[in-house]
Amino acid sequence: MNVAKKIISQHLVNGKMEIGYEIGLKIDQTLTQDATGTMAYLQFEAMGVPKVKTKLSISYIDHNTLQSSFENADDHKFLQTIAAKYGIIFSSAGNGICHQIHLERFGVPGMTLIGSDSHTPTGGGIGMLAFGAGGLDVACAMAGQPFYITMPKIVKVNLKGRLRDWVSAKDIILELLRLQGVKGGRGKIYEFSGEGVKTLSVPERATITNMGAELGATTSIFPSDDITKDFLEKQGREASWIRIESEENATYDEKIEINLNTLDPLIAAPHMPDNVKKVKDLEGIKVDQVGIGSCTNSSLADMILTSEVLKGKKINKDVSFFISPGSRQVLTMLSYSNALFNIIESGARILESACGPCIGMGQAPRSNAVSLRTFNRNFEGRSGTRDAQVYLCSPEVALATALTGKITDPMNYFNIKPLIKLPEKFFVDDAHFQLPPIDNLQVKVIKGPNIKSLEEFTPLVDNNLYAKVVLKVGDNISTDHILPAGAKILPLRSNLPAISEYTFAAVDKNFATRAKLTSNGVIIAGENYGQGSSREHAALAPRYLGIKIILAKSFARIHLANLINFGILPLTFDNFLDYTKIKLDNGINFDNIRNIIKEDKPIYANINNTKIKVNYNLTQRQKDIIFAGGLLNWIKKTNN
Ligand code: MIC
Ligand code: SF4
Repeated sequence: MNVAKKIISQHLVNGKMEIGYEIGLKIDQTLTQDATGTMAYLQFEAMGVPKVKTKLSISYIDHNTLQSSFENADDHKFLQTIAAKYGIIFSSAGNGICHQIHLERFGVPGMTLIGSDSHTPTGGGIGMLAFGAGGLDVACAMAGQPFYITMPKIVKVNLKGRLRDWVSAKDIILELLRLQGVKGGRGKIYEFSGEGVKTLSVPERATITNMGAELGATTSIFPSDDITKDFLEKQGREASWIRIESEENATYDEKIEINLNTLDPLIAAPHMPDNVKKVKDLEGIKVDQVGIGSCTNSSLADMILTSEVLKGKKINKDVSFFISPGSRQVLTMLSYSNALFNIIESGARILESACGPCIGMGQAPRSNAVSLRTFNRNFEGRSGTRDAQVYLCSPEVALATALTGKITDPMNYFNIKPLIKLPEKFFVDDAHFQLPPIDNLQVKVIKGPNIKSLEEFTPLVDNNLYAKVVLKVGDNISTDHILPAGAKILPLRSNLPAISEYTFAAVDKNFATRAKLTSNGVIIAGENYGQGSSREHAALAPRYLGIKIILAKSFARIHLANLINFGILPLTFDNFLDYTKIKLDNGINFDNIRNIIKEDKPIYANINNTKIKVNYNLTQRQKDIIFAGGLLNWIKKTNN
């Protein structure tokens, strides 16, 4: 068996490990972050379970840390008190980004983890089987329910050789994105193996598994080996280590090889993470902003490299350069070792350990700016500036560029790479994590005015459904298109009526009004609809506005699960050419649809007397959820 199958088989509670079939997995750990967590805990509360049933559940504050008004702080207090009430560890604002901290302090090789954030697969860097999921799926896992996925293909990524100086782990994942594209990873787990694996530290591995999310992958994973052991020892957590490696004759469903010896520094050009080019081919483009941080590249090693490279140098005067260290541990160690001095002295702006600019919470670049970031997503507008050109790259490329003011290949610019020596032991202070009290039932949950109770949703799919096309979009629509984030909109995550007004705001500013007036809306989309984040608001808000069906060429995994969880019917075109036959404002009749789905018969959508065949690929469990009007209704129904 390979590593992924070993862990799947140990956690399998439903279904068979056959590609394409639904499997249910027992979940050991869950994580939430504040932007998705408030909803997840409101949903958990509605389930009436007195205490979480997982081995460990943790609630992080890292996204909404810009407190320009009361909303985010209201959310933080709610999250702190509800964590104490239900047996959840609470990590307050300032501790750092969920994925970075989880790797440092809580991740355990061989365990399963789901998180209400699409970059939860970061845990694969330490040999966890870790998935991004919607908040409701995380709430269900906390209540002891299995997590359902479609059994993916396991793809072996054979890493040959060793990276040259100034080429980094980021370039490995950018190369994979170049090869496979943003929808190439759907239905796949990428499992890394080969001699190159032994040359990569845990944080480097985590950079790679983190950005597997951009491939649309189910997840990505590295083995747990001596390097993993060393990392856990440095964190004082050697007791959590176990060895998990693939068996010698392990089989895989697909194979890819990447030769590290010949890999060049790479960069993802605007506006997609798979728009990958060689840095040397873009050299000379003038740059306005450079940032090092986010859950992809904010480890201690990334920051020490930053310090060593910047020692005694000054950032180019036309560049605004910022860093956001991934965790309090990283920041503490940087300041303790004096490494922070070099960074501050170079002219850098030091930001809080949080998601910050990655999710448009500050540092929006100037109009038309070119911004180079070590982050994982460069969807149009995500930085907060609509016409900014955002590029994704490694810290090495970011540093060379920050010094010259133009896109620069570090291999051409620097000499020998400084030796990055990490300390023997990391500085550990777990007092920053608040453990739930023993008498948790006494805790009073505080819900400030920003916390709005959950809506009750009625079942959507009547038997004869007449729906109107309220929007038609193309391929690769991300959840940032559907429901943008940023400093203005993120604080409304606990307030569905208010946030719904921003649905598709950047694509069509009249969408929300039109959808509400229509009440029976259908959205027509191209391939990979809903790629990107796990935010269930991208399903909840359309649902609130009366969208009943999304008819697309194909869907991204987490978003598809979210649509079903909130009772929206996801349909796909049988013939992609039919996509062109449907226009905005067309009326579509779906006759007898509920019975047809029940009986597993083909659906024909009737548009102006033309019949179009559409498919649905739903298990009985998913049909029941849709008929009940969503997962919460279904759970309540099955519990009574
Ligand atoms: C993101 O990177 O897009 C986010 C913000 O972390 C999201 C979660 C969210 O929208 O709250 C994600 O990746 O799931
Ligand atoms: Fe936070 Fe950005 Fe990572 Fe999302 S991708 S978790 S916003 S740092």
